[in-house]
Amino acid sequence: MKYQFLIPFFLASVSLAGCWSVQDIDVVNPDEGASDSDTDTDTDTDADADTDSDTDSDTDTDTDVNGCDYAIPMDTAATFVQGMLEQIDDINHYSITLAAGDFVQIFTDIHNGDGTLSLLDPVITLWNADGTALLATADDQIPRLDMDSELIYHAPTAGTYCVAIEGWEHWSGQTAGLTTNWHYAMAALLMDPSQIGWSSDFLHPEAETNDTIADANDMTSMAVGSSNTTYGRAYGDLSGATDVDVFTYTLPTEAVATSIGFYKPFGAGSSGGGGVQGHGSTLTDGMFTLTDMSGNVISTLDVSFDGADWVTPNNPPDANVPMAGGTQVAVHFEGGTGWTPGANDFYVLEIINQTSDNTGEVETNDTAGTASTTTFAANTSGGESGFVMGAIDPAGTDVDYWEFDALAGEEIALACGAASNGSGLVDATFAIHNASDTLIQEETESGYDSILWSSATGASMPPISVSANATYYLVISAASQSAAMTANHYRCAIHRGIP
Ligand SMILES: [Ca+2]
Ligand SMILES: [Ca+2]
Ligand SMILES: [Ca+2]
Ligand SMILES: [Ca+2]
Repeated sequence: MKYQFLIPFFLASVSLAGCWSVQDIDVVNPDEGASDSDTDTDTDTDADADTDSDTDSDTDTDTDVNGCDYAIPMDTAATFVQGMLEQIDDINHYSITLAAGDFVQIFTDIHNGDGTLSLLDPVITLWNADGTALLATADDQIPRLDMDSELIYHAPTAGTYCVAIEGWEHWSGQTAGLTTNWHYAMAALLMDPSQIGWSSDFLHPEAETNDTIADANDMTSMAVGSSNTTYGRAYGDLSGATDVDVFTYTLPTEAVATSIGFYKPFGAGSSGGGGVQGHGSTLTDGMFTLTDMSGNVISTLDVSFDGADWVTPNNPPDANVPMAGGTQVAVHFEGGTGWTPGANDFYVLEIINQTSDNTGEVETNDTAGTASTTTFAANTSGGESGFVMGAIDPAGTDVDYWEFDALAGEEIALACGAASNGSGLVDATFAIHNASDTLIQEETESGYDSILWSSATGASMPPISVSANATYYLVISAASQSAAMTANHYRCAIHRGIP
């Protein structure tokens, strides 16, 4: 899948590779990509001359929708299997055995073992044992770092599951493309802190009862990344309509914000043609609430996982809340508005405590003449980007101006978020004014839809074309503050470059 994150996400590097053994098997499935259907019926009756007689009758029908009948066993201890997709419609199949309640992470490594990238863009699909029911689909990791795939699944029942790997071109419905002799490595690893390959600081499975702050699962120790950023994964499942799972953690003293994101748990995805990912959770709507240790609500996100609430279905909104280092907080996870309990309501939250952030505003900056300064630096697209953050305080009164210069021939792209960033600002409006403080273009945030002015697919508005070297202003305001939470921040990325 080809899309680009425009809002910086301060992800610490989570290194999973490097310490596991590699099983060097070039996999050839007997019926790669094949489909067969057979029906047989036989009836026989016999009567023996001696003392017994028996009659038996059997009818069986089996339809193979893929090669799961020929799947090659794969362990759940991160032993890589290696194989090759010889042609565009190739699919290879493996089987894993899971106990009821197991969380497993299945992931690919397309780096050819020597750090060089293979061209392969793999897609993982997970099926029941005989391949008749699609359970989950993963094209990418979230956030997307490269073309590797990563899938997290919670087994509702014990048994054998079938893992299929194919190229993105085939999965997305193309019949011609570049897939020839693409090598891959793939592994499965139980998401259990005691498994080699994980750190107990990173994995925080829930332990019931954890429905209140007093009974919360304490993420006492979190994994440490570069620059003292800390991070962890909180996960579990909802046992009934009233279950709430509460986790607590403390920001490191160096932190300036905490980030909480949904690891796309929705739906089964699609087995081809539709290009829809899903991790197989039946949780259609999820909500988390960030509070202080007295239960006062700082931020909340109530998200429908059908993709209606955000631009890119694979990229649900996340809360990214400025906060003082050393603060202890609680995250309460529960079903969101519209959810009714399903058969496998699991969730995964990714929590990161940031030690750096976008450039902060300097009040008073309510007019063009007092605008805060935007700092630009070269980006990887050959242009320049400036990242800003601030608070609209109080909403309805405060206005924030950010000043920047643009050059003739450039385009100005903009990516902003308030409510979609866990803020309680209602109807936050993001505008670009010219040097005369005249409005050129503006957009008001709606629900959790991203503000994205770009020529990219999924953009909410087009970028702004610059005809002469000039000063511009990014101007931010909001209609009101939600009574349900105190967070009142916004973040923006301004990108300038020659299109
Ligand atoms: Ca639970
Ligand atoms: Ca609970
Ligand atoms: Ca402000
Ligand atoms: Ca202001």
